[in-house]
Amino acid sequence: MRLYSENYSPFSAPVRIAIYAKGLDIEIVAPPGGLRSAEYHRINPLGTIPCLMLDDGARLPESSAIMEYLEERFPSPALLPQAPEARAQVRLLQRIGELHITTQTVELGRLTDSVARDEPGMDRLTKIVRGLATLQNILSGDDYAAGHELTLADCQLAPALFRVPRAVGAYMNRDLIAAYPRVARYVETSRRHPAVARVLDEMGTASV
Ligand SMILES: N[C@@H](CCC(=O)N[C@@H](CS)C(=O)NCC(=O)O)C(=O)O
Repeated sequence: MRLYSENYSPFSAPVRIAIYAKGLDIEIVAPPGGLRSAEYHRINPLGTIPCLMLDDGARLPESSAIMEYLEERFPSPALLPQAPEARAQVRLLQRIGELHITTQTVELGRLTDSVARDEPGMDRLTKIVRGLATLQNILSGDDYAAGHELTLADCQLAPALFRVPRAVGAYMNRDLIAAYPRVARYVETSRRHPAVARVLDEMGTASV
């Protein structure tokens, strides 16, 4: 199997954490010709990363679909708990990371300076603040988002939160994460996991 990914990509980072945590033998490559190239669009017509090419040549884009597939195909070590309620909590944390943090920081980065200070930018910031406030209430308080073990929630949340200071720094002169102590602690404890640390390092050294 082969994963198309870039180090900077906050949507690809969760998939790479899952791959590293499970110790999977999956080749990780940049999109040939670049993300916007015709060559890559022939591989993935959505034109997005991440995209997993399966052994039979089938293409699986969309980070959450890829992570669900990897979890089902390679269930050990598990990144989802057993009980339905605990699984629902992991998926809720994943969704908050994807929709309320990552998507908003990416969109904020796309806005020009003037627009960002206007309504579209404020709307993104509001969503991030609501996401952080929700995390403050529902993070486990243990080292990982849903308890003592790494789950798919951490795969999503650690890279999502990693991007927040830089994304909001241009528009807000305060440490937003520090305003949410449980979130701030989680940022520190989650990166003790080697798979998380590895991917955050990759993101930190990426040029884009
Ligand atoms: N919902 C998609 C989003 C993927 C996404 O937007 N990735 C960005 C890079 S971080 C991308 O490929 N952008 C290319 C484009 O939008 O043209 C997922 O979760 O995989």
